[in-house]
Amino acid sequence: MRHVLVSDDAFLWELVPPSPRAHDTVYVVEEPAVRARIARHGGTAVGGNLAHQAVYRRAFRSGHEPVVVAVDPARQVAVVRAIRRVAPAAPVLVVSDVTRVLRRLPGVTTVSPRVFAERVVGPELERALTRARVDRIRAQLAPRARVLIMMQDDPDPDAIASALALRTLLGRDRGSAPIATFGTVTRPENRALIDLLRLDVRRIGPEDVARYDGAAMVDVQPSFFEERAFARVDLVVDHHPEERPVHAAVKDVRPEYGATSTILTEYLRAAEITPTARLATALLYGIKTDTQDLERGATRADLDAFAFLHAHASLGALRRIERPELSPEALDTLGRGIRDRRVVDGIVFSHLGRIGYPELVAQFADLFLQVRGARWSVVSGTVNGELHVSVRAAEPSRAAGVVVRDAFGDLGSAGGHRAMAKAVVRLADWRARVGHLTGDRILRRFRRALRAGRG
Ligand SMILES: [Mn+2]
Repeated sequence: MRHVLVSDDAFLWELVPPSPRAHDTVYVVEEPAVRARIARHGGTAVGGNLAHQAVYRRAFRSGHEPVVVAVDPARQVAVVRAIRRVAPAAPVLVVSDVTRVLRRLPGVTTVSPRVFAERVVGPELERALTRARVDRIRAQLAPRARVLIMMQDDPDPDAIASALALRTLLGRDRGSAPIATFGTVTRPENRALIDLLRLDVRRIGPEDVARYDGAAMVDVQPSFFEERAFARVDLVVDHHPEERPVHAAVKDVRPEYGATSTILTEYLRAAEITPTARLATALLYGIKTDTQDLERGATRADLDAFAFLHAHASLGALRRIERPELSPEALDTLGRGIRDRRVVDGIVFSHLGRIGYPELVAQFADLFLQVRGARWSVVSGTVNGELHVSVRAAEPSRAAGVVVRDAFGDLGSAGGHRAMAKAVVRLADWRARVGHLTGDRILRRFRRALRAGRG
């Protein structure tokens, strides 16, 4: 489609030079010298007084061509009126800050020249700054033969994805940049992610740190670890607020970001590294989980990274991570759980008895919170000589973690967050302190703790 670009000097010609694909661009200019220059460079230009309609007779064919106008503000209205007389129906875009009068003219849209800075120059400037930061990170770590990439104790998808992205950014492998934690990966989704990435997460102790030449931390800060575990830290990239000042050769802590994966995605883009489908999937999942599907604490930066990663990720792999497979035995357990469920005072409760692996209680507690009228979901089961109790809450009046601690804290480990909590009690301890294990006794303890909080 033909475009008409109207400018009293060479401004639009320089901004939008003709390209092979936009061969149907007509430049309308005032000065004969500018017109001649455009023509010399192979462009189509017509010249004449921009406030008179004659010049537009030569520029328009159908009269429906879109027009961009970039002229002196004092002439804008006169120029648009002249265009209108020749092409009453053409959509007109005026590059202008003076919008009051122009807006009253039908079919006229305006764009502020500042928008060019905001939308075009701004992001590119950001990218240049990020690029400089990436160079600094690479320079800092280049002399280190073996760099430890540390994550928090029970690494979540944001940490796992960020660690792999950092290793990719540094161009290193598992030998020169092992990914490590002092803890273990427990949640089944997180283990599925690690399987997908074929990542080996090394479990180390604080005494092992000295065996590496450098240390980088992602999604975590030195103060989150045991005192003096790290004598020197080369790099910290995180989005948690700084509880204590972070001391690192290079640090990038952005509490306003929804995920560390977003920061790492910006690094990769600035370094012009296209993530593999696996890495993109992991980073996408990292942002999804840390922002609860972009619903909590996600910023413009998280949305931009998300859109970028979405184009590179494997959505099939993502589905497999988010919805872990259920074995036939797990389905039988679920069947039993559904059959034996009880619903009292908005609490959906089910004791599964012996289960194949501990994560099933959490998975089914999630599911049971979907039961109509459920405000609390409590699912228990026994495995490896332990009782596991998982609790989920919908808009709880008291934090689930507090209720679970009140109910089971005297018997074993118990706690959690506002909407989810968990208790693990050794069966021997339960028998010694409570007696025979029954669903009734578990539910009674939970209800008593919940009631006590209300009173
Ligand atoms: Mn995070």
